[in-house]
Amino acid sequence: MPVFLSHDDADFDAQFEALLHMKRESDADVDAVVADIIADVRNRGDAAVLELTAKFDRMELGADQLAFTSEEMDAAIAQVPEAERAALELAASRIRAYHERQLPQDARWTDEAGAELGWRWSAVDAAGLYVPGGLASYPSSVLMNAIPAQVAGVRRLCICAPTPDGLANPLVLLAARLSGVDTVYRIGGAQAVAAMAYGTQTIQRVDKITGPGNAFVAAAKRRVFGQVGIDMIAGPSEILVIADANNDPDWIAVDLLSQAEHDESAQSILITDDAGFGQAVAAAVDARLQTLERAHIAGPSWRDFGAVVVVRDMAQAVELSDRIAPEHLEIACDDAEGIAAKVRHAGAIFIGAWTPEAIGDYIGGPNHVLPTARSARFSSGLSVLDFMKRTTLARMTPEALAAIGPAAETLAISESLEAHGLSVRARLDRLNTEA
Ligand code: HSO
Ligand code: ZN
Repeated sequence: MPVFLSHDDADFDAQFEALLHMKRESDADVDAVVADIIADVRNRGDAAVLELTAKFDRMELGADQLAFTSEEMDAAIAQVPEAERAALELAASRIRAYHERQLPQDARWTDEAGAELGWRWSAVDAAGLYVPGGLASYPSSVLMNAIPAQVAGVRRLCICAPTPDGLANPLVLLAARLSGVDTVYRIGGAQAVAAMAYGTQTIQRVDKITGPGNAFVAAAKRRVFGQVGIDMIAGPSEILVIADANNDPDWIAVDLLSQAEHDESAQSILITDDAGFGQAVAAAVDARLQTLERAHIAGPSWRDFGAVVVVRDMAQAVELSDRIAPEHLEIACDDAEGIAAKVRHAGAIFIGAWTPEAIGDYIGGPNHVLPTARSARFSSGLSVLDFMKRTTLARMTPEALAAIGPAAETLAISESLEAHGLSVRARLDRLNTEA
């Protein structure tokens, strides 16, 4: 049974805290194995990658078969049914248009001391995107990772997508093509992350690695961080729905199930100001679970981590929502816009009953790679900025150096860094002799 909490329960606070800190993922102890795999790939390059691929994905490849050829891509893509191709193309163009608006501005100005200052944005040279194999091989995630990189201006973009037993997902390959990916490698696991981070004879190293993966991939990303940039370590999906009684309980039920079906460790929570409505949604969830294809995943998620929280009013709903800092927040209330304006911590907000979270997963435009496990308190979803960095600019004129240089010299002396002070003083002295 999911948790039922009401604001008038005597131990409401303690119960809500327990809900907040529920442990949903077992930390699989894979780090030692991953460390060995990374060392092996660094030492032996392609040979290690090929051996590990034979072992884990049951594929005997030569180094020249690591990447899909463009003929292989064409053949796979040709199998994609027309409706799916059209849907993916619409998604790609909407995601691209949204992310183009994120491109940041450079800046340059002269301040009152006469110093010219500013910054300039530039893209990383190369990015690598990890795409899981099997059940969680989502073409939508290819678009969500690759398009921001493409819009940022990344020059070289590759994908590692394992194809266990040689099975490739044609939609993943089409998504790769639609988002400007140069090369798709048929490898996965920690060995793929290591290959992208350090390079091998065939696989060129990248500067930034993004994309979801299993425990091995997550551990590998943690380990190569510093050698390359990474996006984030994503946990199981979450959805929080704030809904008033003026809703169809079945709509809210399927919204809750839409994230529950991702993972047995996913978490779906309803906050409502109407206890009867909360009961009706829970009943609708049970009814849907009778027939849902992925009831074997969504059922355990709802049973073990699901919750219905009945609040005093919508102000309390916002307060609790901010404490959860959900990955996805759906607001299905008469005053959805007013409530959304008060929320401070959420990865993505879906405003109004006509905005199911699934729209954001596929086609709305915003990114679906979002902060989980309460990390929306301090971080944001994937964006164009994740593939860019900022270089600061400063230019002094003699007058500007004369105005602010002496203070730099004073600070240098106070830090006992004589050469720092001298590099300013040498110039100031020249100004004085010339004057
Ligand atoms: N909701 C997932 C992303 C996804 N949904 C991919 C469907 N496909 C994580 O936010
Ligand atoms: Zn989803």
